[in-house]
Amino acid sequence: MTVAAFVGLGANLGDARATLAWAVRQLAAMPSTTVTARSRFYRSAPLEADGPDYVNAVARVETALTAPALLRALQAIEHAAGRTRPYWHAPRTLDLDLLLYGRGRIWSAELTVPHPRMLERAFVLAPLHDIAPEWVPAAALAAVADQMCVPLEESDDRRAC
Ligand code: A4P
Ligand code: MG
Repeated sequence: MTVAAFVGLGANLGDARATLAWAVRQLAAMPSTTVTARSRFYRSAPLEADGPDYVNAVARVETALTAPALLRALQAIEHAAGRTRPYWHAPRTLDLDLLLYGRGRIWSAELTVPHPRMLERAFVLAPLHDIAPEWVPAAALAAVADQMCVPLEESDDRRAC
């Protein structure tokens, strides 16, 4: 049995767009997992964080991994991208968040799903709306309209992949 899960991707250090394109390929290489959709890439202003603007995106995966196994696989990809954690919300080469795991609700020490802050963030809601508008309440999207988050040019996007 497989589950549809959504992964939020973010980066604001190094060549963020190239790293996100690489990360999507790594998602596709995870065991028992297929990438079934990818949003456009967005440029977004850091929210409750410092450093350069972010590049953000969301991918949909179909996976037979359990949610904890999926989180571990995401963290291994972050590690391979050189992710370090010098302080809270520090600029990062790659952040992969598990936004949704089917209709699952999880509260454990390592994992909370749905991601607790996803509805407050344009950098999650705008790309999620590209590929799964049914998961994005119109009121939530309207409430984050003041957060800077703009799609990157499609042509540039294709070059990055
Ligand atoms: N964790 C619990 N639930 C999850 C989940 N659903 N997905 C735990 C992923 N991880 C989850 O994460 C800290 C711990 O959260 C992990 O050990 C994991 O077990 P982390 O990746 O080490 O640190 P983080 O990402 O800085 O923490 P956090 O609290 O998840 O941050 P957020 O909420 O992801 O915010 N502004 C823009 N424009 N774009 C961004 O991408 N990102 C952040 C980080 C802030 N501002 C941003 C962006
Ligand atoms: Mg994270």
